[in-house]
Amino acid sequence: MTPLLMGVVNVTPDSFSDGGRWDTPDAAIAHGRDLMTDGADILDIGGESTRPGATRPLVEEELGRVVPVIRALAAEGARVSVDTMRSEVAEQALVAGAAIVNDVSGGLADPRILDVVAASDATYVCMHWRGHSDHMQQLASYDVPGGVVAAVRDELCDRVDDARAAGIPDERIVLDPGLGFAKKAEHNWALLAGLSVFQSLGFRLLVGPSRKSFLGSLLVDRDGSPRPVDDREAATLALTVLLAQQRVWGIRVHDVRASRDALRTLERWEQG
Ligand code: PMM
Repeated sequence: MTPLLMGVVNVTPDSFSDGGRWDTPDAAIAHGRDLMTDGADILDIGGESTRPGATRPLVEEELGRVVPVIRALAAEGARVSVDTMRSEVAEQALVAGAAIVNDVSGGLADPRILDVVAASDATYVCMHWRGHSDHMQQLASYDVPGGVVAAVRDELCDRVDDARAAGIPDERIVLDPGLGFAKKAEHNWALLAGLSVFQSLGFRLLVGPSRKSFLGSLLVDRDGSPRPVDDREAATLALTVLLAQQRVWGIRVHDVRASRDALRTLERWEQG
């Protein structure tokens, strides 16, 4: 099965890879339409930047950013995901037509989000997370037996326990190892290499490698400077293909057109 492509619509002034490019509702709606044309299966609409060091917007600001965009794109038939850690935002996003709640904190930032999802029929993306962006890189320590893979697996299992306790059935839960969130480059690579450990938990998997800084540090140039964020697409595409071969459920990407081309090529290859 070809993975679903989740196209990113960051309605933020400061997101890590595309901050400020679609930070008005009209620009974000137009971008969402373009991503649908490019072959997105899901549009992931977020109003809070989670780039390392980012500070949080007020709830009202976040609502004002995402709700009009969700309402417009859902009304046009898009399958919409809301990228939020806040129960109030999830609640209003669902009313506006979102079908998926993508909670990068896995219920840790605002546990009531689990009740909001449980009371709906939405899919819940439960990502591995250890703390807010202003200090998350200080939490990137996985000095336990089994290293980062075992730690992320166990912490995700705790999040699943809470989601189940709130009443979210397993069929509605999608797990995400959270590349780049309280993770150093080597942690991200270890998680990708250990994906089968997450597959064996029996949940659908979503992975978001697109343009992240571990690709920048992989592709350093001769003087040691990391590859800039807007020049990491070839590496992103390599991961899109590799993740598809691992049979993940979804891949979160910025350049949907390029990833769609890569997936079509892989599908044709697999047909023989
Ligand atoms: N990464 C970002 C934001 N939201 N959601 C999920 N489920 N998984 C991710 O890896 C993820 C996410 C940060 O990336 P961006 O600022 O480039 O959108």
